[in-house]
Amino acid sequence: MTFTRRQVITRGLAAVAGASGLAVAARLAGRYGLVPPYRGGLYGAGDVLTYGAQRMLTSGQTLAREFPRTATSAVAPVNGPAPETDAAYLALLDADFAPWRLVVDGLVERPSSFSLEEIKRFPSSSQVTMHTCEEGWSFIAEWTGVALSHVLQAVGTSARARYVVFFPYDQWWDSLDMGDALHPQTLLAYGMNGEELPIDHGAPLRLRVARQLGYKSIKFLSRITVVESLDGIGKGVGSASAEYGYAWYAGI
Ligand SMILES: Nc1nc2c(c(=O)[nH]1)N[C@H]1C(S)=C(S)[C@@H](COP(=O)(O)O)O[C@H]1N2
Ligand SMILES: [Mo]
Repeated sequence: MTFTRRQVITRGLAAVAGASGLAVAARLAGRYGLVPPYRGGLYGAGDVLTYGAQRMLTSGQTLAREFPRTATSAVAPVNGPAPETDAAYLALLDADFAPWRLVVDGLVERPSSFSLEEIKRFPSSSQVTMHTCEEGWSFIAEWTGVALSHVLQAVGTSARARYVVFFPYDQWWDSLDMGDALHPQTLLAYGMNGEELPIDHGAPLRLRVARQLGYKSIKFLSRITVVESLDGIGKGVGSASAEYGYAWYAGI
């Protein structure tokens, strides 16, 4: 019999905890940094398990599966259309994103703002990976962009940095811990399937995180901020989706 990753971590933690069960397991997981910062909501318990499993079994650096270009899906659904009711976004759209800047601030040595040209001057990489929405659909596409780690390196993150928070032109927002932010497949993507990133898929720049559910991949980026704590940002649970009751980590 083979175990799924989730069964392995459940059994592993339960074995460590012994008869006193999950409360002790949760305390142990907390001590070893295996618990996500927000674990309430519908999928909270499962979120602790996938987060803990990825940290424990993989040291946070396994790669999501990459596909050949021929595996690209014919149809890529959109979830969350472009924020065309937002005046600032609309103005950028009218100007072909020429005045757009990505602000990168917070716990960084050199708070910066980058034009799309400047973002494109960083080393570029492409990945053909699967995007999976919590609603139950998925598609495979090629995304091209810069690894977030390059941009974070350029601004110099502080030793106190623990999370990176992503704000777009609409109301959606999310955060990654530094492990996922620095992961080599975590991209700031400006291209999709060999073309400019289509507007509804997040132009001019979107986050792409292949090991987590689709809602973590924030589109229409405007600002990235590096923080030590998620307290005081929105309701303090690390993302708009968590405020709606979804998991914060959402590992897949
Ligand atoms: N800014 C912003 N980012 C977002 C969303 C959104 O509504 N606004 N929707 C999320 C959800 S639920 C999913 S599944 C993906 C969808 O990406 P796609 O439209 O490129 O398929 O974007 C995510 N990022
Ligand atoms: Mo989604």
